[in-house]
Amino acid sequence: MNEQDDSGRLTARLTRLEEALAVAGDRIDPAVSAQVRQIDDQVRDRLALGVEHTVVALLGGTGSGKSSLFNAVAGFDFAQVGVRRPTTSRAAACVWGTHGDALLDWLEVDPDRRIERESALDGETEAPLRGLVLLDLPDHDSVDDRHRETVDRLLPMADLLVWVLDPQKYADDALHSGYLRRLVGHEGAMLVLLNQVDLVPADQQDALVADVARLIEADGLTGVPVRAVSARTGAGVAELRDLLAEVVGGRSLAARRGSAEIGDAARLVSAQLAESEPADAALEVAPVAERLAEAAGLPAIADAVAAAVRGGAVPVPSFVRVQSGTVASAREDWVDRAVGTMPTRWAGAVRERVGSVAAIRQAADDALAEVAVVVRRSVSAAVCVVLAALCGVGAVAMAAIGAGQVLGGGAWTDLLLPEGAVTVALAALAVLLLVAGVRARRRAALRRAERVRQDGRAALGAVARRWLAEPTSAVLAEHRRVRELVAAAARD
Ligand SMILES: Nc1nc2c(ncn2[C@@H]2O[C@H](COP(=O)(O)OP(=O)(O)OP(=O)(O)O)[C@@H](O)[C@H]2O)c(=O)[nH]1
Ligand SMILES: [Mg+2]
Repeated sequence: MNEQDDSGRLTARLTRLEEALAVAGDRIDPAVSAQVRQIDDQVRDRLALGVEHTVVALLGGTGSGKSSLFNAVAGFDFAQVGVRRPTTSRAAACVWGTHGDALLDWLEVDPDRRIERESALDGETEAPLRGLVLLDLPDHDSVDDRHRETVDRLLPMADLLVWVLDPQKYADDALHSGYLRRLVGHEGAMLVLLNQVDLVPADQQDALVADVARLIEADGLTGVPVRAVSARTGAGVAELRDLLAEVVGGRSLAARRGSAEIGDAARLVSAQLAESEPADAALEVAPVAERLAEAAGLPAIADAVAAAVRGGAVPVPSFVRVQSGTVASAREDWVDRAVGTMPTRWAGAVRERVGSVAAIRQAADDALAEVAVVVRRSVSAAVCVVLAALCGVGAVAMAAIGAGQVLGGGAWTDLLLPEGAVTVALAALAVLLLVAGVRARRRAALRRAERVRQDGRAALGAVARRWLAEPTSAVLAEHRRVRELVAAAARD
C-alpha cells in the first residue's frame, strides 16, 4: 500500500469517527469525546505533515542510555550524556534528510536541539535512514515533572517507540504499569532495547533478554522485538540502524501508528455503546395500550355495550381520564423494557425523547374521544323476533280455529287435519325464529363489544407508538449508526 493510500484510508476512518461523535453528541461522555477529538486532531496533524518521515522516539528511565544510543545511531556526540541524573531535560532530534522542520515544529523540538544528518560528507552511508527523525527524550520516571510532561506529550506523536531499558531497572513498575501496559494494541510500533549489556557477563545476556521479553509479554504486549545493545561498545548498534532503515523504508510507520491511535479512539467510543440495540419486541406497544385501556375503563365500557346490545337496560359509561400516576408508571416500565441494557446516557436520551406524562395523557384522552361507542341492536335479530311473534300468534290462531271445530261438534281426529298441522308448524317456526333471534342478538353484542375494545386499543396503541415507540426508535437508530460508524473506523 502506498503512502497516499494509507493517508486516504486513515482520513476516511477519522471522518467516520468524527461523524460518530457528531451523531452521538452528549450520549458519549464529554471527557471521552474530548479524548477522541484530541487523538483525531493529532493523527490529522501528523498526516498533514506527510507520512514520508518516521518519528522514532527513544524512551526510558533516567540513565538507561537514551542519549548515548541517540549519539551512537547518529554517529556523533550531539545529545548530552551525563553522570548526573537526570541529564536530558529537553527533547533533541536528529533528522536524516531534509524538510523535517515542519514536523519538528509540530513536535515542538527547540531549534537549537535539532541536527540534520546525511550531509554531502556522508556520501550514501546514511541514505538508508533517509526520512528518519530520531528523538532523544527526557526520562519518564523523572524527579522533574516537566520531563514526564514532555514524554507524555511526545509519546503519542511518535511513530515508533523505542524503549531503552538497562539491566538494573528494566523491571521498574513506573515503566510497566505507567506506560507499557497502556500500549497494548501498539505492538507494531514498538521496539525494546536492553542497553548496557557490556555490563552483563556474556553467558547471562540471553537469559536477561529472555526475562525482559517475559515481562513485556506479561504486560500484555505480544510480538514486540527485544534486542540487546551497548551504546558504549557499539554492540548491536549496526543491527539497530539496519532495523531502523527497514522501518523507514517499509510501510509508513506514521500511518501504522495513526491506525493504532484510531483503533484506540474507536475502542474508547465503543465502551460508551451497547453491543447491539434492543430487539424490536422490546418496542411492542400493545402492553402499554392495554394498560391505558384498562385505566380508561375500556373493558367496562365494552361489557356495557355488550349488555345493552343484548337488550338490557344498561347505561354505557364514558371513558375515564387516565390518572397521571398510571401514565407515568406505564411510561417508565415501557422505557425500562425498551432501553434494556443500553448505557446510562443512551437510556437517559430515550427517557428525555419520549413524550411527557402530560402529553401522553392528553393524547390518550383525545384519541379515546374519537372512538365510536355503538350500541345499535341487531336488525336481523329484531326481524327474527318479530317473525317469531307473528308465527306464535298464527299458531295460537290456528289452534283456536281447530279447537272451535272440535267444540262445534267436529271429530277429535279433525284436529290432526290442516289446522293442527299448521299450528304445530307455526309453533315450531316461532321457536326456531326466537332461538335464531336470540343468537343473532348475542353475536351482535359480542361483535359490538369487540369493536369498541379493538378501536379503543388501536387508538391507544397509536398514542403509544407516536409518543413512546417512535422517539425511542429514533434514539436507537442513532445508536446503531454510531455503532456502525465506530466499527467501520476501527477496521484497518
Ligand atoms: N556501561 C555502559 N554505560 C552506558 C551505556 N549507555 C550509557 N551508559 C552510561 O550511562 C549513563 C547515562 O547515559 P545517558 O545516555 O545520559 O542516559 P539517559 O537515558 O539519556 O539519561 P537521562 O537523560 O537522564 O534520561 C552515562 O554515564 C553513560 O555513559 C552502555 O551501553 N554501557
Ligand atoms: Mg539523556
